[in-house]
Amino acid sequence: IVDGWFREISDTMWPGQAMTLKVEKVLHHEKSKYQDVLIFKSTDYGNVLVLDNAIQVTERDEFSYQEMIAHLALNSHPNPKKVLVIGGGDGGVLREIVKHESVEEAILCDIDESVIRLSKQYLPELSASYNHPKVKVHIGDGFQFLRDYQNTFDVIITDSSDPEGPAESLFQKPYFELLNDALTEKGVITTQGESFWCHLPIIKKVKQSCRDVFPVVEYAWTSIPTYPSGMIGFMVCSKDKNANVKKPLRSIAPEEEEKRYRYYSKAIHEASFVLPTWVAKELQ
Ligand code: SPD
Repeated sequence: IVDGWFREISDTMWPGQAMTLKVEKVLHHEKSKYQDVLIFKSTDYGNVLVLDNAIQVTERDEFSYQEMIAHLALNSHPNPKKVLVIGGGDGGVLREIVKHESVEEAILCDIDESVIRLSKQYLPELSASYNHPKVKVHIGDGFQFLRDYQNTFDVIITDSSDPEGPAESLFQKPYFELLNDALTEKGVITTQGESFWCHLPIIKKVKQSCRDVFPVVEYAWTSIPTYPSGMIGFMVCSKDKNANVKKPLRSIAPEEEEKRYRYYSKAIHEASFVLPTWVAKELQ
């Protein structure tokens, strides 16, 4: 933070650019066992969670990301009952999962207890989901956690930070193999899939790794002002070779849709897979 502004500088992940937010007050700063954790109140984006100097959540625009990473997966599965989140310690993705009546159990595995603890304190609208009766929490490494499960989860959502630091292994083929094994027969995953403006080589690599493992692999994206370049993508994969993840399997009446979601809709689900021409070519 310099002169009252937080600058999201990363010479490796998004060289030569930086999102800047005006700080009203620093609420908390600590070095956890895994990363630098900063929470501040911004002048115009509400409370902000930053891990290793990368913005994870702002209260103003978080719903775009959390809704899309959750509902793209859940609405691509015929009957999701048991859902796992790897990462996602702020609780926002859990909040979206428990909106689905079919879900019986939503389990979250995050490596860093400090993210959960501080989100409960400073991000109440996201972390309220921790009180939901269907939610269970496990603190630990997602990679290790998955080794113990076969044919268990209908949907697995990987809500990770960027592939530098504790989340690095979550962007690699051995991780997708573990996800595949832990999924039930028609299982679906979504993963944090980075920005096509900043990370096309990473996205290409991740997509190829997913293709080596899953028969259906697609990249979707959402608009979000406080992530690098104003957008972020998701890898959406299914174990069912006949699945078309681009069309939601369930939809609700538009009035209900508006009550339940702020960003997601059937139309947005379908549109989110439409890519700019050069990106579509690169990811073919
Ligand atoms: N460049 C930052 C990407 C962060 C993605 N994870 C956000 C966690 C929100 N639940």
